[in-house]
Amino acid sequence: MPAGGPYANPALLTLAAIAAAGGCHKPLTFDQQDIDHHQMLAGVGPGFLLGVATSAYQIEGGNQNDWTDWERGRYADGQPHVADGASASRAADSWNLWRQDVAAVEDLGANVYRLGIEWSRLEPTEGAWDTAAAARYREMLVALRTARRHPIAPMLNLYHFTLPHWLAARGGWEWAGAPEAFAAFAARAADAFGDLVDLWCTLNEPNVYVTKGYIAGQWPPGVRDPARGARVLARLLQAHALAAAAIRVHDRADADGDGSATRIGLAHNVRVFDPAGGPVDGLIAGIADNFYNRAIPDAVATGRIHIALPLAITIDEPAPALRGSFDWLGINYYTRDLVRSQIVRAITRRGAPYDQVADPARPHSDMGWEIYPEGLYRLLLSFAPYGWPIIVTESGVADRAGKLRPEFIRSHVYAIDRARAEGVPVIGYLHWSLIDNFEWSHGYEGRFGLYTIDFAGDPALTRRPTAAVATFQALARGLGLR
Ligand code: PNW
Repeated sequence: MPAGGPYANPALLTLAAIAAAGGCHKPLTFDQQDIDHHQMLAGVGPGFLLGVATSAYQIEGGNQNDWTDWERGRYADGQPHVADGASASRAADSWNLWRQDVAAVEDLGANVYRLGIEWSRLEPTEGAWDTAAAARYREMLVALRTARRHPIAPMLNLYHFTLPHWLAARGGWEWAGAPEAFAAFAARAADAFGDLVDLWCTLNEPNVYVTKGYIAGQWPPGVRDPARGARVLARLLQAHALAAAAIRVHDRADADGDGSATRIGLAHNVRVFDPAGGPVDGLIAGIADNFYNRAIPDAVATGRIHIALPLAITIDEPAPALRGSFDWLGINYYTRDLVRSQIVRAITRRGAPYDQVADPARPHSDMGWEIYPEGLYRLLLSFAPYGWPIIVTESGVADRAGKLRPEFIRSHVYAIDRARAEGVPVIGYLHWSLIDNFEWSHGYEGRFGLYTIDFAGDPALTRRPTAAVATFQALARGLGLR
């Protein structure tokens, strides 16, 4: 495993970080003609991971966890917290309709499907294990492995923003026992599914969880306290390290016979932070980049957690178990922030330290996120010096009309290919998402699916292909998967 090697050159990393933060980057704009004429994923090896991603709570329905309470106004403020009062109580009903999901993954020609298992479902009370639920997950995994066209490798995601009630009641990730509890869950999952799973994703986006749940207060537990957020981020890193070690002990079965029983990583949300204007914007953008983009991979590379939120907290503690915990780094990329600093808010710590400025020259998604494929290229380059193989574990666009997505896919795959051409070891691309789903605070407003669902008007929740299905299938065809 190459982890850590190139990290021996901190100067290179610093330069890469400054470049990514916008400190000295030349404005970069892809040429539309280049994208149009580009042969997508040309030259990737036969092992390239081409697939799609979902998460358990967002599609399954029928779950009961901290988010259920958040949706229904069962937190202290008594408020429901989701647009249109929506809830995930049925979501895409994938708990029952999962065969349609597997059929859709097959239809795409994907060779990997990143899916979640729901902790609250499998361990509804502390230490319990729902064998019936585990059996259903096994059915899904078997169906993927024995898919008609070719085997689909499951990438199993263990934590994706939702906590069992019993754990939330103990304080969630602020409870000192949470990492051990998570590692015990991971060990059980490895026992139960390890013969069918080699690709393990421990955590989804610890930085998004902390930003939303503990800094912005928009997700459960609705806290606005950066120092607590930083401590939770450190806890999540410890949880990842313990879980990775547990999986390596409990999954000794090589599901696909390629010589490795486990390939472990986590899905890290990354954003470009570019200054909208002068040096103060650049300073704030750099701080944001450090906290948001760098703290997690730096900790795994060095075995030391260093999280700095100026004027709030600096955490600096050894975490040797993190070293070597990545076989790959997962990158979830959606957008960039153009940073206009709000220095009074930054200093008084009342509200966000910057406002996001929209560049009117660029297209935006239904959720207002700038579409900026150049950012994926820039970030991939900036993560290369760590030395891990990189899997793009999520990339996608909220696009109800389905008009933006085909070009979104092409331009982002182009970004990946440009990075690969410069030596960045990108070994996979997973589109977010397979189907429309419950998009957290946005309810059913944010439509990310390659297959769309009419949640309000179609009780059967039929998965209907959008135009981008053909775009994805063309990728699969290029790889000989269709
Ligand atoms: C990711 N943000 O979440 C998640 O992994 C998915 O669950 C989600 O559906 C997808 O992106 C699309 O949003 C994010 O506000 C949620 O910066 C919010 C943010 C980023 C990622």
